[in-house]
Amino acid sequence: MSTPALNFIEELKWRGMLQDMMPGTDELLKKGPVKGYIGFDPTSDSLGVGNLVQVMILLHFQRCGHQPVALVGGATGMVGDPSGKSAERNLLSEDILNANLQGQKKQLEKFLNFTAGPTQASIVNNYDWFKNFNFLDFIRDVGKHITVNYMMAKDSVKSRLESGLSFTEFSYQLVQGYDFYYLWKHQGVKLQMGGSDQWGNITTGTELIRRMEGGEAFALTTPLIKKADGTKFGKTESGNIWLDPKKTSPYKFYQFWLNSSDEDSKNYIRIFTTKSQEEVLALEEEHDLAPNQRLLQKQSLRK
Ligand code: 485
Repeated sequence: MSTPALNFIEELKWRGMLQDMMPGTDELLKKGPVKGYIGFDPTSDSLGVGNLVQVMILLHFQRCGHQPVALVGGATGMVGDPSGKSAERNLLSEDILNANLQGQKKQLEKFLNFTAGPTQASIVNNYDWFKNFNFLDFIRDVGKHITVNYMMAKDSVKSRLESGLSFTEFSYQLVQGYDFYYLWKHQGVKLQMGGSDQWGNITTGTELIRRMEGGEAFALTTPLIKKADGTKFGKTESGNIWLDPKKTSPYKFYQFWLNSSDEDSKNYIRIFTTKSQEEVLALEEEHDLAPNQRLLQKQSLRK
């Protein structure tokens, strides 16, 4: 007999990985396998441990019987997401974007399972549906459905009204919104996930799906992880912790996890491993008997 499927929302809750979700999301996921996506913009040639949170979300999604789609932003990378950014971004050249995209794609491929079946993962690139979409068609067929008033109410825009933001970054949410519409329409994707900074962009997508086709789609976000001492996760004094061993040596990578505080490591073991709740609780108990052995810190580096 096969073991009963894990419940994705329950999994996210006990792991401390759920921030917000649209009403009806839990019900949708209980009805059967759902296709859900997360987008990654190629702003760097490697993913960092910060992005790893979202990779783990896709992995948990797949383990819970659903179908993960990782989107690489060949198109959105050319625009630049203003979400969570206090100043205009510099545009990256097409060559750099392309190299970055290839690097990130290779890393994403290592985490997900692409074998055929009901939970088969896939990777898509939004450049594929944007490269031949001309500007006039876009502003007529997509832009007409969303008001400037609606777009201006998003935090990513509101927070920049004083300091300024270009039309390019202002339009970002519509580009990401159209991705959701496209994947909903052509690939049956019903759910978009991301960090909490993505809520505004994701809901522009669900709104577009509603206004263009009267369709229904869902959203779920995860908290941005914070360290117990209030500093940013995934960064050290010497910079970001990258997944690429050429950018962060395996030694430094190991030290990063090994040096995490006891409090932080209790969060990390939930987020960065696929261990069950029973296993995690047992390990915590053992850890607390002799914290100096750093049992938890060492565990988050194993499967
Ligand atoms: O259709 C989409 C196109 C692009 C994106 C999402 C959907 C990328 C998104 N706009 C973005 O900028 N994401 C950030 C990135 O790529 O670095 C981070 C988010 C973080 C988490 C992570 O990506 O800031 O919350 O979602 C995966």
